[in-house]
Amino acid sequence: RKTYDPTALERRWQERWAETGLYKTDEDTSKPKHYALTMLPYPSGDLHVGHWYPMTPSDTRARFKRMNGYRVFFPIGFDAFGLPAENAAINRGIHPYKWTMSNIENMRGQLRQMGAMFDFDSEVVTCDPEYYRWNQWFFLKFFEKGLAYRKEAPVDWCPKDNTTLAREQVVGPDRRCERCGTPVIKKNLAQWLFGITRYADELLDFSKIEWPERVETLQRNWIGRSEGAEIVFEIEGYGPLEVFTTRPDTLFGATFFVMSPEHPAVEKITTPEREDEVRAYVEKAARMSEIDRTDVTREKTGVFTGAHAINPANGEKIPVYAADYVLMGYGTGAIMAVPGQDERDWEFAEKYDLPIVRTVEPPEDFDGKAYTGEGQAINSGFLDGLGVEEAKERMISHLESEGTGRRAVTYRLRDWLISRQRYWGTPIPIIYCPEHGAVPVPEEDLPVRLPEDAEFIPTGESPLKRDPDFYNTECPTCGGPATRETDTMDTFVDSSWYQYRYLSPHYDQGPFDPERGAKWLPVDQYTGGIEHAVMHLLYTRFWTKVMRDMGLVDFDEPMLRLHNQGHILGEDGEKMSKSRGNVINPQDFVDRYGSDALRCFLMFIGPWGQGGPWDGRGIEGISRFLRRALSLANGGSSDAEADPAEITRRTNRTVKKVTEDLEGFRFNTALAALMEHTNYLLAVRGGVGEDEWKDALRSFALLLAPLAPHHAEEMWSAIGETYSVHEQAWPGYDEALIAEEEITLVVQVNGKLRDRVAVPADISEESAKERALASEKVRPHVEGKELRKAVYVPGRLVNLVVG
Ligand code: ANZ
Repeated sequence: RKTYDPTALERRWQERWAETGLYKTDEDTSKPKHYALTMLPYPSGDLHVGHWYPMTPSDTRARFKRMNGYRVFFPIGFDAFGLPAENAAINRGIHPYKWTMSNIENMRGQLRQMGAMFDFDSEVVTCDPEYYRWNQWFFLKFFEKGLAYRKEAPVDWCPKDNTTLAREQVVGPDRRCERCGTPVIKKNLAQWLFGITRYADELLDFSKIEWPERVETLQRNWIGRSEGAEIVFEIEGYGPLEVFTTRPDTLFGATFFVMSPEHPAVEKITTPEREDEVRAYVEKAARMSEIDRTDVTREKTGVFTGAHAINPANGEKIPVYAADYVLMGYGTGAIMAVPGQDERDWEFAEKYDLPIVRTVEPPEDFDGKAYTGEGQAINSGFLDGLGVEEAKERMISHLESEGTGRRAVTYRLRDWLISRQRYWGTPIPIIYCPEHGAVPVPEEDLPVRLPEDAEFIPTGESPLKRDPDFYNTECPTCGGPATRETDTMDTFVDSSWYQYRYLSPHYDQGPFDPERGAKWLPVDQYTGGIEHAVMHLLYTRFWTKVMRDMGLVDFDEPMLRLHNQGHILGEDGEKMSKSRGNVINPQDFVDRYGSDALRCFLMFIGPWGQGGPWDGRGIEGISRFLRRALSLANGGSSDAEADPAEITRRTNRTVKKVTEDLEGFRFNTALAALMEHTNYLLAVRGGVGEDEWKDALRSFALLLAPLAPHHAEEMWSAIGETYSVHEQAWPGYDEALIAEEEITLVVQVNGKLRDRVAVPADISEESAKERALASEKVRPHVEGKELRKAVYVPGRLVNLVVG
């Protein structure tokens, strides 16, 4: 008898798989396609359990699809630009390229050991010029369409990493840098942006994709569409200023006007005697975070500018304030304040003793302050008596006919700021000429390569600026001396379209080979973490819509179905990640129990969508299961007399269960069903006819194949089937065979027939008696009496003797 050595077994099959090219992508177009995509990892050093957790179940799902008759494309690559590499360079003097490539080298080996069906020929490494050339190419196309533009903008700035941060990279109530935890400050810089807001409305349409409700909600809130009106107020002695409001119906109740302290007109409208006070207030506001400013619990502050505005509804003169609860980055940066219906405005009015006029009638029992609910318009001239929605419409038509306002929509979504003042990213292909301004690098000069040598000490400027060979160049238009843009692109650019590059990673006529695209696009099933709900997953949708408008693809959405897994947590209960220092190295477990045991363990610890804490002790149990499963193929004997119908029924039932569970990403319960089935098979083996036994094992190995690919292959070969189990069709099942066979039992009490009950054919004696006693018709005859005896004649009757 062979000893069980899972790692040797797995190595053996991995070699065979490699030799026979088992995971070369199936190009047989007579089969339906299935493009399965798992989020590409960042090459942080070693593959840890936090990588295995999303990847191995995705692999199981891809294998399941393959066995179900699909040609499956399941690629992998590395998201290789970004800060950690540059920080390694700063802290340890290793060049980011070297650091990244050696990590990739390492992780590639570890990925192979996983035994997943990745098609390694499609690998993409985003820091490779062969890849980022196309980031630059896209940038030029975006630039042509006006979708890439440069603008002076206040940006969130991490003073430690010396770089701008996207809004999503600023975290926590005290606004810290997501990477290093340093409090973020605001800084004004000329930045490159992508015009994602042009697609805001289309991004709100989820009708063409099956994504989790939660992701849709997060994206919807992130885009934050508000419908309302822009209304023009005349500022005395200055001119018109616009506000954005969602409640044009309340205009008659606008008793003051508030501007964001950063509003460029604040300075201009402020009267001379208020100047000092206003300036001091504006300076103070600039130092505060947006979160603090919009914190509803914080006491409202503001300053009177000395100016007055005219309410266009009733001609009344109302005071103009600057107050920090109004933000420059939203709407028009100015509001009409309606304390009667808005809580913030009410508070402000109370504090500064400003008039409050209700314009919506609150219910009789209302005893609060601002009333934000439904009700009839009051104190509102021609609107009086109308409900809120009707009044809004009426006011908008009125404003439009008067030329003092119009219907308007505002979004919370901002354009995507892609400039980073760092080295380790894609250089933005723009040249600045004193004559011709910002000139795009001609397409034939791409890629603009990152120079190999760079000084990494962070100064707030890109290290590229201090590299004269890179920095100084010629204007593509006039040939005169010019300088290069030194910002690099946000790494979310890389991951916005990588799924296209996988199709033809070395193609040099475009970002991907359209012929391959026609065969495989779009992605059918994407899997990854919920943390990407609003950045990556919104950017890649945006990117695809732009590609569609460029004629590169003929569909609207990049990924048709999305499934989010939960997070595997470290032993400390925090998300497992290298930056948190709580990673578990899978190697120790793979060396000891094998890859199949680790992947099954990760799938077994709970519903995949939930994740959970890592506790390595449980892997023993899984390892035992795999070993027992394998031992089924060893024959052996048992005295159990198995019912042939029973084994068929159980097999069919297990096939159904595992099929439905794998389709629904319920890996844990699929495994549980296989464990139960193993126990059953072990108990009856030897007592089963040869053909039935063989059939049962065949089905078992097929069901095991996506979950424990090496063990299933071993089992398949041990029962004498031909290589490879992974090229077999998924087993079917027969509902009719699953339904339990029923028989009718006669129930007698003291020899008299009282009832007939339908029960499963294989019912045990004990259950048969219970069922007899539970009968409605039997109960009256036994209640209150002593049960002296119960006799069961198998398959026929139960006789209860009472007295
Ligand atoms: C008058 C009014 C009356 C408002 C009322 C609300 C209730 P959402 O729904 O988030 O889009 N607002 C507009 N621009 C602002 C800015 N830059 N900073 C702070 N607040 C701003 O919110 C839109 C409402 O938020 C707008 O409608 C405006 O106040 C305020 F009973 O106008 B409202």
